[in-house]
Formats: sequence, structure tokens, C-alpha cells
Amino acid sequence: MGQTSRVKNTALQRKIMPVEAAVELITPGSTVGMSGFTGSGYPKVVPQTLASRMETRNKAGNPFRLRIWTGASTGPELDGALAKADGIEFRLPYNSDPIAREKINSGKMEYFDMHLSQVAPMAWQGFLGELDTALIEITGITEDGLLIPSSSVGNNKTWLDRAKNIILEVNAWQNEALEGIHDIYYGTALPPNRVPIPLTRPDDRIGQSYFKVDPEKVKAIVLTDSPDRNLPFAAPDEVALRIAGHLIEFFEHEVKRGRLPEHLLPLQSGVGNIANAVLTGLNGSRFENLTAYTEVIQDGMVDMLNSGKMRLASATSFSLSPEAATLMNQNMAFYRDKMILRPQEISNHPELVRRLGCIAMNGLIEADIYGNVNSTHVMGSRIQNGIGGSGDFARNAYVSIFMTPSIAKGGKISAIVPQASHVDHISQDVQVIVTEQGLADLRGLSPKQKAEKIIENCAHPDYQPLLRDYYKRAREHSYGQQSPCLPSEALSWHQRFIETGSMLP
Ligand code: 0RQ
Repeated sequence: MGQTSRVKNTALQRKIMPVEAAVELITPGSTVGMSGFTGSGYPKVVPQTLASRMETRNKAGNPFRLRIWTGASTGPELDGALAKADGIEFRLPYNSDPIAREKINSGKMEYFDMHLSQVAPMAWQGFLGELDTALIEITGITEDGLLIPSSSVGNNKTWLDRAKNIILEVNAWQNEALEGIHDIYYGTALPPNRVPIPLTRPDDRIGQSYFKVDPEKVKAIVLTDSPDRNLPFAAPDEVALRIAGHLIEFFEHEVKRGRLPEHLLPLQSGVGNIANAVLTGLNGSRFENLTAYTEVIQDGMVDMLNSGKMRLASATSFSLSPEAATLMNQNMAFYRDKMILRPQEISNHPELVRRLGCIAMNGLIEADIYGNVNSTHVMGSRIQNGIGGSGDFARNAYVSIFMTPSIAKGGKISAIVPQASHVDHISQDVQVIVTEQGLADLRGLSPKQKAEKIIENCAHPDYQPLLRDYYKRAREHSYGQQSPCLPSEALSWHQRFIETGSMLP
């Protein structure tokens, strides 16, 4: 397994040990900060060995559970395996693993959902408690003992600095040519010592290529050779292509009116098939020399770098299909000066998102007719993934766009509802909503004007008459006329779905 040659520092070579011995260092009830962001750069072998140990102990009534902090979602070998073993007592932040989701929704796991830019500073504030162990995947260790980051940076810098003990997984599957692609900024601090972050363009490098580590704290190094999760993307379907089409038309219009520059502004794009389809659409558009200041580099962005449509992508992680991962691995020299991976407190930093003027494009679960967006809770109570970075970008973006198919679950659910059953993004942070039906530019509109535009431009024709009827009656009977509402009826669509399996009467 793995290659010892990836560990070039002689003192640290002595810390190499079998995975079983490394797992012994993690004690029940402790807090472990793990690497990993959207299926990239997460530890793979220690969590799996840990999970089998947990399973045995939990079955024997001798509980072994941990508090887990990560960058964002990881992979089945981490969240999936630990959740299956009932080994996660508490977790933060963003999760997309289906087994962990089920444990959270059945009340067996506590989940603290938070803005991704705030994880590291809040860990330093201290109210989350002590960090006992950092378990971090890296690509290698230099002769000087510096750590070469892996395919995501996430919160690794903070976990390494804050943890009492460190376990490293050196993954030979990660391309050694990743060395030099990262930009690790060590200038952050808590108030009153915070200073401006010296980044004014997505291209700026403001830190160093490596993580620093106190060698005394490194208690184990495990060698691995295991791939990142790398799920394939679905080819963009008709709905995704129509969403992309509306969005590109909007950008063209904004450029024509002089409200966006010719090369647009740095793009932030969420994860998932729709976000990827929008990038595919942009790749076929007339826009040139685009940049991205975002969390995740996915296939669509790699295609844009290949075609020359995009000249630079800054993020904290890759989230690639197996094909794109292979292509990138083979041509890393081409990508080296076109990509930068940073800590997530920098890739998502509100100060930088505001300064650069990012164009934020994120998915949603549902939006209400006033433009409040629910990104996280199905029917107001079941968590899907978490807010991720959508709030970091939406509040601070130059233009904040949310996109979604107008219906879910084969038409039994409308993504446009009278009232959102949970709100992550208040209407003030939502400037544009786009579905396959059309786009609603909500900037500068009153709540009533927003409602009319969202119903007419974005809702599915099957639900438009119901929404028009609700809105008309709300106008007639509401207590106030700023945001007309019938409280006893506003969430009846969700109740109907819970009771009958459809929002349609
Ligand atoms: O469920 O998988 O059981 O079929 O939600 O929906 O349509 O596949 O869309 O993958 O773009 O995800 C908001 C979840 C959208 C995502 C969300 C069901 C639907 C399906 C997924 P199934 P789709 P997407 C950058 C930014 C928050 C974090 C974020 C998200 C599943 O975009 O997690 O933006 N956003 N981060 O059927 C009931 C509805 C529904 C619904 C969809 N109205 N009611 N179920 N679904 N709408 C990345 C990071 O921060 C890391």
C-alpha cells in the first residue's frame, strides 16, 4: 500500500505505521477534524478501520462514537461508513451522504449546519469545544516537513493548527503534480486582530503552497493508494439546458445594458447537475476570458479551461467525474497556472466575495412567491444536505442567482410555493430566480411585484392557477398589504404533500 517515497522528511518517516495502530490513537467520545470537501481529499483507510471497530463495540453495548468536523461532504468511506456503524454522535458542516442523512433525519445524529466560511473562525472562537485529533489526507511530505495538500484544502490548515494530535494519510493516488497548485493563507486572526485579506483578483496568490505542521503533534502516518469518490455527472437534460439558456440570455442582457462587464465577473457555481449544465451552456456561449471564484471545480469548469473560455478557476476543492479526474491527472502541467485551491475560509470569505463581485449561482429546494429560499429542509423538517457555501456567496454576491427545476418528484411538488417551509436565504439575498419556465429578476421590486413575477415567470403551469388564486385571496384578506399572506393556508401545500403524497389538490 502506498509509497514511502512520498514522505521525504526523515523524522516523519519514523511515524509511518499500519492503519490498525493509527486507529488506536482515536478514543471514544473525542472530536476529530477530518479533511474532505465534496468528495475530494478525505481520509479513506483510517475511517473505514475505525468504522469496523465502532461497529463491533457498538453492537457489544460498549459505545464508540465521535464528534466529527469536516470541510464539507466527504465520501462513503468516511461519512457513510461511520454513520452506518452508528459512530457519529455529532457532525458539522455540510453533508450529502445518504446514510448520514438518514441518521440525522431519524434523530440518531446531531448535525450543526453552518456557513462554510465560518467553520474555521468558529473553531478558533472555542465554543465548539476542543479538537482532539486532526485526520488529514495529503499528497506528500517535503524534506523540510511541509505537507503537500491533496485534492481539497477545506479546513485542513485550521484542524492541523488546532488539534492536539495529528494523523496523516499520505495518498499515492493523488497526483504529485498537485504540488504548487494550492495557496494556503496564514494571515487570518480573530478580532480585534483581523486585518484586510490582500486578495483583489481571483488570480492572486497570497499564501504558500504547503501546510505547516508541528512534527511533535504528528502521531501517525498511514500510507494509502485510494481514489476520491469521483461520481459521474448526468448529461444535461432538457430542463437543465433550458435553465442554462435563460441564465445566459440574462447575462447577455446585463452586458448589453452595461450592468455587467464584457467578461462577466468571477463565477461561483454550486454543486450538482444543474450547476454543471449551466457551465456547459456558458462553454457554448459567446463569453470569453471568464474567471471563477468559487468553492468547487467541477467538470463544466474543467471543460471551460480546456476550451479557453475560462482563464482561471479559484476554489477549495475539486468535484470531478472519473473521466475529468483522469484527464486532469494526465495534463496537470496545463492546469497548474489556471487553478488555485485555497482554504474554505478564503474561497468563501464574505469580504472577498463582496470585493470581487461574484456572480453566485446556487440550487434550491423551494422558493416562495416573495423570493425567500429554502436550500436545506424538505417539507420544512427533513435535512437534504445543508446550507454549504450558498449563504456565504448569496448575501455578498454582485448578483445572487438561485436556480431549480419548477417541480420535483415527478410534478407532485412545486418548487414555487406560497410560503417556504424553512428559510435559508431571505428575500433580500435572492436577486434572481430561474427555472426551466423562465427567469425572474427581482432586483428593486417590492414583495407584491416579486410575487407576480415569480408566479408568472418561474412556476410550473400545473401550479400557476393555484398560486394565482392563493395570491389573489391573500391580497383580499391579508392583515397587511406589504407581503400579503394567509397564515393558516400558507403551508397547507406542504401539509397536503405529507398527507396525500402530492401538493396538487
Ligand atoms: O431528491 O435525490 O431523492 O431525487 O432534492 O435535488 O433536483 O437533484 O438538485 O442536486 O441541484 O440539489 C438544494 C439540494 C439541490 C442543493 C439542493 C429533491 C430532489 C432530489 C436533489 P432525490 P436535485 P440538486 C455549493 C453551494 C445547498 C448548498 C449549496 C444543495 C434532491 O443545491 O444542497 O447550495 N444546496 N451549496 O427530488 C422535496 C422539493 C425538492 C425536493 C428538490 N421542493 N421538495 N424534494 N428535491 N426539490 C456547494 C457547497 O456548498 C459544498
